Amino acid sequence: MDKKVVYSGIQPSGSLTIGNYLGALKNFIGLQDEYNCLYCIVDMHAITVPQEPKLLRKNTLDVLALYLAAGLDPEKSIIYIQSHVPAHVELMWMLNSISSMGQLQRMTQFKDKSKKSKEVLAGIFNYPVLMAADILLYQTSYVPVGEDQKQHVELTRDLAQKFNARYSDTFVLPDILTPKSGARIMSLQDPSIKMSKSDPDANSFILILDDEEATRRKIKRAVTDSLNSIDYNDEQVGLKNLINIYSSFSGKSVEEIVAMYDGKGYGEFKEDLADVVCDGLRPLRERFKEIRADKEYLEKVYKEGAEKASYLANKTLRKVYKKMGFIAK
Ligand code: AQP
Repeated sequence: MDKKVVYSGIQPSGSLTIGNYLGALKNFIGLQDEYNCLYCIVDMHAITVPQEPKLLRKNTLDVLALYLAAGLDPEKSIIYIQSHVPAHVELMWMLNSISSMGQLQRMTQFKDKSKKSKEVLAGIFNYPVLMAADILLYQTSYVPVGEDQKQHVELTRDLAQKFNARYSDTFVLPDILTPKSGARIMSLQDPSIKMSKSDPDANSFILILDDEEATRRKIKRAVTDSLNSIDYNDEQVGLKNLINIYSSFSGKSVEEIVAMYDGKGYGEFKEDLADVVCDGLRPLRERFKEIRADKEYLEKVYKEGAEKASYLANKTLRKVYKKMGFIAK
C-alpha cells in the first residue's frame, strides 16, 4: 500500500522562533520514513503582511537552510518554495468559490492579526483558503502543525467535504498532527499570547538563529511572577511556558522538572533552562551556517523540489478544472 501523505509549511515572514521549531520543524524530521512528506516554504503566505523584498528573499533561503540543517532530507521528502508552484494560487481561487465569508471571519488568526494592523488586507482574510489549497493539492492525510493552526486544518476539511459533495470525490480529508509537547509556546513577555516571529518586541521570542548570549539574556528577562516557587499551574503562566520549553528541549517530563527544582529559585531554574536551550540548538545553529553558505546546493534542492511538487499538484488541479466545468486546453 502507498504511504500516506504528510504536508506542512512555514512562512518566511521573519527569522524562525523556538515556537516554530518545537511546534513544527522538530516534528517534521521523524515523519520522513513513515510517510510521503512535502515540506514547503510558504512565501505566498508571508506576503499577507507587508514584507521588505530583500528580506523576504533572505528569509526564504534561511528557512530552506534551517529545514536541511534540522534534518529534512531532499532524498526522502519534497522540499520546495510555494511561489515556484503556481497551482497553489490556482486552486485557492477555485476554493474561494465555495468558501463562506462568515466562516473566514471566525478564524482566530484573522481576528488577532487584523486587530494588530491599521489596514486589514484581503490577503490575511484569504490566508486560510490558500492554506487549504496547499494541503488539498497533494491529497494530504496529515498536517503536522502547532495547535494554533488547528482551526485552519478544520476549515480545510470543511472545504474538502463541500467540494467532494458538490463535484464528486476529489480530495482526501486531512487531519492535524500536533506534537505532545511544544504544541503552543507562548511569548516570553506576555504569556497570554503565542510566541511569534513577527512580534515587534524581540524579547518576546528566542530565534533559532539567535546567538547564545541573546538566548540567555532573553530567558533571564522572561516574565514570571512573585511567588518564587517552581510549580506548573495556570496561575503561573509565564513559568508554565518556561517549564514547557525546558521539557521540549530536554525530553524530561514536567513532573520531573518540577521535582528537580523543588525549593529552588527562578534564577537557578532560568540559568539551567538557558543551558538546555543553548545545548539543544547548538548543533542546528552550526549546521545552518555550513548549509546556508552553499548557494548551489540550496538552488539544486529547491529546483528539484518544485519539479516534483508541480507534477503532483497539477494532477489534482487538472481534475478540479474538469469537475468544475472548465474547458481543457
Ligand atoms: N508559538 C508557537 N508554538 C508552537 N508552534 C508554533 N508555530 C508558530 N508559532 C508557534 C507553528 O509554526 C509553524 C509555522 O508557522 P508559520 O510561520 O507558517 O505561521 P504562524 O503560525 O503565524 O507563525 P508565527 O511565528 O506566529 O509567524 P508570524 O508572526 O509571521 O505570524 C506552524 O505549524 C505553527 O503552528
